[in-house]
Amino acid sequence: MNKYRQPVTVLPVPFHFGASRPGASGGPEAVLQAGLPEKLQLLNQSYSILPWKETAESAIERRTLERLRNWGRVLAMSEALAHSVHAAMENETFPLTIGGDHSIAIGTIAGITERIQQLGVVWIDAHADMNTPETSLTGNIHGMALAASLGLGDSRFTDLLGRSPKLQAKRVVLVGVRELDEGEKRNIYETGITCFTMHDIDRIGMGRVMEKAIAIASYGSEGVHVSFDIDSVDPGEAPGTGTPVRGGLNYREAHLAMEMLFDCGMVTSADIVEVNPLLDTNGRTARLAVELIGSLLGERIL
Ligand code: 4U7
Ligand code: MN
Ligand code: MN
Ligand code: MN
Repeated sequence: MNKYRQPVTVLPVPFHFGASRPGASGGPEAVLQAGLPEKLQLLNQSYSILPWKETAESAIERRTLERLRNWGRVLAMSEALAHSVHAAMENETFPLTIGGDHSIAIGTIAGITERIQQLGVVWIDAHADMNTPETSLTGNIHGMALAASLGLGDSRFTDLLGRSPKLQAKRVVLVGVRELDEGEKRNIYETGITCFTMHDIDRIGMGRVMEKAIAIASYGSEGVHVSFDIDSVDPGEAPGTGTPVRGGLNYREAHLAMEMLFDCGMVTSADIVEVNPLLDTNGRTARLAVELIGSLLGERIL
């Protein structure tokens, strides 16, 4: 980011209905408590925090399906978030959503792409979030968020705000992946998105992986969105998350990714998701999230 040092609009999204385990809804409060406002002030980053408006829950929102769990609630959240993110973009600010489970990215990306059609995405995650209701083993929508943004899956989500697909596969890159369902492997292959697994990071290093990822996401793009799932980081460093997988990014690899994204000068928006304070040890994961946001917004030691 934030080449133009735009003001940041912080959008807390206390939401967990896209995941099995509760607790991710406490993520925004934990990240704010862990010092996000102080971090932004330290960076001389102008910002405002847009409080999440809980809507009175209607019967419609309680609709659910085994293969698309809590879809009524996820859809209502996604529509509201898409409008807020779009408004933040229209106001020439940088939307920073704080999740919440990763299903919130469906709404973020729908909102951003109202304004930026040729959007690149760097999706940093232990998982690919490339399931559809047909391939998902859990029915959890946080595992479908990237697929939906690429036009795969249920039309209620792929066509949010009336356009699909939101993203073109050639501009989409996954980084940090180490757990895939069989159907997701097919979906990655068939869409043609780029996937850098932990194996790639081990072999060629995080620096080279991020160079390639940034090149792909930014080529011919009008902006790059960063969707950072804290479970990309190794559970030893980031225990407070609902779907931990061992063998993840170490502390410096995670920071390096964010620093390089800042340096590329193309980042327009970001999600930081899946921080779960109920599973955290002494706020460690929430503090890491704050630090990583600092790196993404240009914090440096020298
Ligand atoms: B997250 C999973 F089956 N693939 O679909 C699924 F392993 O946003 C996990 O990346 C999804 O944390 C994880 O439920 C979604 C599962
Ligand atoms: Mn995810
Ligand atoms: Mn994940
Ligand atoms: Mn998760």
